[in-house]
Amino acid sequence: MSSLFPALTDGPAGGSPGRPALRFGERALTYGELAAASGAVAGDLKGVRTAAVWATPTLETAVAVTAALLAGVVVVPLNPRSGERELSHILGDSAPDVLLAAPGVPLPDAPAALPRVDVDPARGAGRGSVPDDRERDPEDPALIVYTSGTTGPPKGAVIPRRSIASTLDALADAWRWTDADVLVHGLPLFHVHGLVLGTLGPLRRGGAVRHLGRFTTEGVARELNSGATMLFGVPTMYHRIAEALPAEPDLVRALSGARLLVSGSAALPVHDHERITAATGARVVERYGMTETLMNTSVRVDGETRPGSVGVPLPGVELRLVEEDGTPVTSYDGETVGEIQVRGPNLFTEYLNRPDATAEAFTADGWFRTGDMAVRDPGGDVRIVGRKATDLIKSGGYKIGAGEIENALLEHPGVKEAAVTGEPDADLGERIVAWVVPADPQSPPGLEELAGHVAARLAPHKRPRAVRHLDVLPRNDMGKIMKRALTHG
Ligand code: MCA
Ligand code: AMP
Repeated sequence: MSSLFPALTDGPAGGSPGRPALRFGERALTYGELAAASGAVAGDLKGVRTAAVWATPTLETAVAVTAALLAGVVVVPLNPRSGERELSHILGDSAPDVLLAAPGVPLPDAPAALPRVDVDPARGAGRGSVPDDRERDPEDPALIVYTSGTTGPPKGAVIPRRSIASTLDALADAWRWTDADVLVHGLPLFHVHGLVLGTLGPLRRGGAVRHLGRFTTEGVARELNSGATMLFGVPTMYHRIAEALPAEPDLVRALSGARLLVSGSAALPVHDHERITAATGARVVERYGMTETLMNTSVRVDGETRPGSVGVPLPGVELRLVEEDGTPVTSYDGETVGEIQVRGPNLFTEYLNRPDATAEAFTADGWFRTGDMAVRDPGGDVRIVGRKATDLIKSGGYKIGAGEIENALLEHPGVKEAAVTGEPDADLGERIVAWVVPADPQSPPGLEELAGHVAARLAPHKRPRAVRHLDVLPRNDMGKIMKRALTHG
């Protein structure tokens, strides 16, 4: 396999060391500077097999991940807002040798206990040369990204080098993505969307990324109006853009002039598609992926956009719809619903330390069961219509398992029983609702209390946005909580 980042390794800094590579706020690195910084960090990673990265939305994270991947070190990105419970689980499960972070950044106990390697993007000049990753086995693991299931703690999806290369090259084909593109986004760097697509993507193409630090419509407008060509975001971000457009002429101009606007991680409602197109003339392209599969489908720039469609399978990706009994759906009639199954070089290899979960996720002939339900239009376009598991919630583009929040809630002394559901939310797509039977009905724990409790243990994005108190949870004869009765009152 060739290098993951030819622009860094093929010749001295890919032959164009002065080209911009990364920009986070006021701080930026060219390809030459990134090569030097990566060489310096890689020099500190000798003998290291796995490195956790304190994945703040900063230059340090981008340098740390690039350096580790070039050096053949497996990266475990950590959400810096994760609570102790979540961090302990991830670090215990993935057993990293070191932690990569910016110098002096304060850390909670679990990551602070690891040997620390400082990442200083300015330190590189003259120290070490960029590692050559061209001879590495494409099957070698590159990333372990933690993703929630319906029950239990998150599982570590082991993503090999070839998945990253193949998914980014397939997207380059679908989007005509080149080294002339400058991407802007404000996504977190501990998930596939912001890290693989949003950071490694531009670097693999030899183009540039400008990260906003945090998403704002003003930041999007500023960057697209000053040379950025593409925007990546989750539907919540496009919803906020749609809301802001009527009052922000700079934003209208920015989106009108962009080469490509891409939404993913959850469904972008047709209403938001339509509002954005009506105000700017631009269309938003949707692509569909998963932590375990990286990208499966996309609307192509040379294809038609139909709001609500996630496009067609990417080059190299096999996709089929399967009925409940395992029979493949053969008619593209836009009506027959089946579970999406995929096969291809984009897929992960396994869930770390979870052979049971890995075996369950694949069919005997190697198809990955996504759990997403879809139809295919006569032209072959995939249209996602729902999800198999009601216990998975997509909020702000984050996948969140009801079970892990229920377990956290049950650890609160004021909670006797708990059930968690997702409810439609115009901004977040779905919002997390906690149904709680209080231990003491006279003083039931309120929203602020329980949101703080969950945020501190797991992560702020997993906190409930509403709490509803009940005398008893509705259960069936087997004692199983009937969540449909909760949501459909
Ligand atoms: C509020 N906050 C709290 C609490 N309440 N902190 C601690 N305890 C509390 N009780 C804080 C939050 O941490 C945050 O801090 C601030 O208050 C606002 O929180 P929130 O309302 O949650 O944030 P938001 O601004 O509304 O977030 C919307 C968002 C975000 C920016 C769209 O949801 C987001 O970044 N989503 C992206 C998810 C993503 O990348 N998914 C990709 C995975 P502060 O403001 O300081 O931060 S899917 C994937 O990778 C697949 C492959 C795919 O297909 O893409
Ligand atoms: P994650 O596990 O966080 O990687 O989330 C993957 C899930 O996000 C998929 O299984 C889908 O349910 C959802 N998803 C990603 N992109 C889209 C999209 N464009 N439309 C609808 N759902 C999506």
